Amino acid sequence: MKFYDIFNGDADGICALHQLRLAEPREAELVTGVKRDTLLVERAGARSGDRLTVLDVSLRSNARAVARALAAGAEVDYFDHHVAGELPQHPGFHGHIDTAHDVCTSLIVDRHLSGQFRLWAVVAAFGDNLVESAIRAAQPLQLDHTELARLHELGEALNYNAYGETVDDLHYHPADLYRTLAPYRDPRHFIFDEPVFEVLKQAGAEDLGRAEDVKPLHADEHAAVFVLPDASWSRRVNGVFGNRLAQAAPARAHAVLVTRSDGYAVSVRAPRAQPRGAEVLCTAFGGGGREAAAGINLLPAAELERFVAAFRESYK
Ligand SMILES: [Mn+2]
Repeated sequence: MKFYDIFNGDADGICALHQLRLAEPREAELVTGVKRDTLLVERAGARSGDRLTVLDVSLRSNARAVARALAAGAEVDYFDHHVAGELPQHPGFHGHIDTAHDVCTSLIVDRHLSGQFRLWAVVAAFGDNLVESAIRAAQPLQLDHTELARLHELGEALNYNAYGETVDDLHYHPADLYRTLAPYRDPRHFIFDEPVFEVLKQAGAEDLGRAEDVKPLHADEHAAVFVLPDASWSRRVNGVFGNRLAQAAPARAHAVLVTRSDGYAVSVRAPRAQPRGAEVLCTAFGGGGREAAAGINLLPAAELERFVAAFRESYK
């Protein structure tokens, strides 16, 4: 019999596991990856008697692997806030799923543990960009503004570390990052004692600086297109960069392309002031997503011009 701790490599996944293991220490095999790598359960190869703890990856994407693990005789504890689909009806399945828009997995775990390690849940909520939820959760702790701001920065730094195409793009493997913070009951001590926080903060600022030096391929008041080079820093920063652009120009739509060997990975954000049209546009190029934000995994290089034209046509 084996324990597996299976968690998203972002701030929310790491802080969710951290809280659980502070409450109930356990030697387990860690299964994790970059933020976008959510098909984690199948990697465990669960057998009879194994115990899987799964955190912050959608049950819908992992449904088959979970069903297989349960059928093999494993027990599964599942904590998550993403759209889940149907929950397995099996005595070995213990689900803690809440898809409310102001909840993240670490807040679900915090509820489960009656707020014992609330500080880490606050860090995670900031990391998942649930700023109001984080501040609300922090209220009973009576932190001052500086402390709250530091926890906010830590959440962002841990979250930033999870962005990349593969773990090779990351500054820290999420499993190593988890092991580094595992001894700390208080994130304020972690910030102070470990170099991780400063390293990530600085690296994030550097990546963003590089992105901001990139001249747009197209830019007018309605729409702007940026093409980042084929480099680890591009793959790490493109989400944060897109957010920054959207904040700076809320009336404008943004497309951020990251160059790959065979074309581009595309993310489109509709104007914040009118968050529509991203899904239709990206679906037409083999991608998908939501009205406000969508993406294309691979836009062939030859399609670039056609995409830019369609993007401009959607937002003019
Ligand atoms: Mn999350």
